[in-house]
Amino acid sequence: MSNDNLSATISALLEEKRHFDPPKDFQDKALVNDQSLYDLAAKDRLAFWEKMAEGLDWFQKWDKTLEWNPPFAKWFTGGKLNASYNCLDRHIKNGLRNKAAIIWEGEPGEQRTLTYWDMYREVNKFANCLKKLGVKKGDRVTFYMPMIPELAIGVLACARIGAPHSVVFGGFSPDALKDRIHDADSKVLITADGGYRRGNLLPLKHDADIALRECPGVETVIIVKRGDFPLHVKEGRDHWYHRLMQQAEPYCEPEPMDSEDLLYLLYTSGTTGKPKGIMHTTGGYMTGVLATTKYVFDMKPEDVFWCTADIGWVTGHSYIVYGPMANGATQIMYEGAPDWPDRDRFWEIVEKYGVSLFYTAPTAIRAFMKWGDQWPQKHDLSTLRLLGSVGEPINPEAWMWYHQVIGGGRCPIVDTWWQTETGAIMITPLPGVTSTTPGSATTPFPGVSADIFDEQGESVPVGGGYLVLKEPWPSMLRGIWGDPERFKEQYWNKYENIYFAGDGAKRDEDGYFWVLGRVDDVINVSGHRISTMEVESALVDHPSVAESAVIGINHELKGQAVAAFVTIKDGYEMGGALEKTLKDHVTQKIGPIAKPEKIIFSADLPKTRSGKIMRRLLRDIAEGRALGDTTTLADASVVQRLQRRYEEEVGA
Ligand code: 7RM
Repeated sequence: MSNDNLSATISALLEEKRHFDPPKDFQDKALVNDQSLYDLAAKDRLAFWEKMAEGLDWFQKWDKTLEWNPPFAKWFTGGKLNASYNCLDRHIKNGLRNKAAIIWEGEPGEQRTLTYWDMYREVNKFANCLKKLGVKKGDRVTFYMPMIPELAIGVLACARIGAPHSVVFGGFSPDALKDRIHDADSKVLITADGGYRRGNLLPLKHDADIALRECPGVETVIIVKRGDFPLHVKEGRDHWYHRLMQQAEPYCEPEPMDSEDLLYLLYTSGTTGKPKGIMHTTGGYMTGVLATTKYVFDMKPEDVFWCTADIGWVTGHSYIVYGPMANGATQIMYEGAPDWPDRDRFWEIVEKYGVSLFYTAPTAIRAFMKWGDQWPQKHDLSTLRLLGSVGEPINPEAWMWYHQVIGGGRCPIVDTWWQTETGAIMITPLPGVTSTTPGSATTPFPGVSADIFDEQGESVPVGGGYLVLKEPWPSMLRGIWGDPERFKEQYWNKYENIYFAGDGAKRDEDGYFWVLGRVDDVINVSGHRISTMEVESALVDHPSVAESAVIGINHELKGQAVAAFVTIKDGYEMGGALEKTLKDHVTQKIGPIAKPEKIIFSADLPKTRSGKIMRRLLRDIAEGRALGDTTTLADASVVQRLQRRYEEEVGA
């Protein structure tokens, strides 16, 4: 199909507001193709989660399923288990010893396949290295690594000995690393000489050294040798991973952890400048990721799973390390960028390894759309049988493109809503059961009590409000490291004993959830709530628009007005004519109330390294304020260019 034809099809489908039922042959073979899980959970939520927890290997069974002293939950108390045992040992014993666990591809093109046995052996050895260096149960170990198998090995080695890990995304600055090391009070840092990104070298050890100048508490640094990157080795403190491993003993007894022992910390940004160390514990978290990986992705032994996230984010923790490995999956791990050396790198990987389950983010999908259909069309994508989306609302146009061009119209799409704090997927279709609608994450996973509340805490049957979770769930955060007050204040203060997710959402007549984005992304124009996402979605629906970010700006009469930052596709001309066209287009799609007051054309939008558009910075630009914290930006120069453009365009 040509681009134009496809766009026409997509528009037509959008107007139909179609539902996509699970394809018949998919449904016939799906792990779940009826209401049984929903029924079980509706009848007895705790019995449902007990059943899910039984999918793990426990050294000692729990006494109590849930102890709930709001806002503090304990799950499966009295139970003992080990996360690394569940990801490795039990598979070795159950016939998966020679199954590929991780098929890794480096950005320059190297390939490594590690079987479950390989992973088991490496994790055991590395756990012994850590022990020998004095790491004990409860000690926090920080990672600053590229996407290489040693990151997964290191994390699982920590889990084996009961040392909570804190993975800091390798794209963060030395400053961000330093703050996180301090907050977690880590004495050990595991890093690499470097990693590859778009053909460039990320000098990780060099950057780590900058952070370490101000981290006197770090006594031990372990360096994985990824390439031939120049670096400084500090005698006494720094150790090469491969040297340590040469002398390591092959077996390390897995530490029997209490269900509520800390498994990891993961830092995420909140409304203040200081990142929050989200705490996840062992039994409940493992239960959540085991169950959701299996049922949301319909994961079967023969599948090849690929989650394109970095392990530095929660998506990589739950759906690269713990969920897939606890399920004994074969998965792809890729080090680099999707457009290196060319814009078909992902599709080349899908074809080469026969990926069947593919999980990525809307920001990536929109980039692929912008690059054009010719890239995926160069490859045989017929092994794909399910597609997933996570990280932000997916606009219906991107959903349709994903469905048609990547999924060939035959793959169910699971749009999964969850957060670092929730640990595991919360709102999602079950691919063999749920009829999907582009743009909606559909309904809560069994055992999850999501709802939409108004300001007063009344449930909104149809319409918009705040997304909440009314009952505790096993993989929920247990707190913010070192800051119980902030934990209460952030999540439990808006409604009594109810988790406030910080997202706005609406429920449609079918009871489907539409997550609209963070509540600070909702604009109030003349008393009407407009989601930035709705306007963005309308803009991206126009053939000229590649990507857009919408913010609210102060307006004398309306309170707030809509301003849209827009990047356009090749072949279109920015300027007054297109501006008018786009304003009319939004008016036509949503109504005059959503019509942007201003459209600012720009070559790029400011994004975090995980691809989230930083609307806060756009608001700063639009309101002529000094820029707030820019340290989490992927490319800091984008905002300077934008500031200049904004001044040119609107004479601010
Ligand atoms: C997994 C992850 C969490 C925030 C969350 C939302 C947004 C994530 C979706 C989504 C709409 C989705 N963790 N979000 N998934 N919004 N539809 N399917 O991204 O902690 O980094 O971010 O991301 O705003 O609150 S996160």
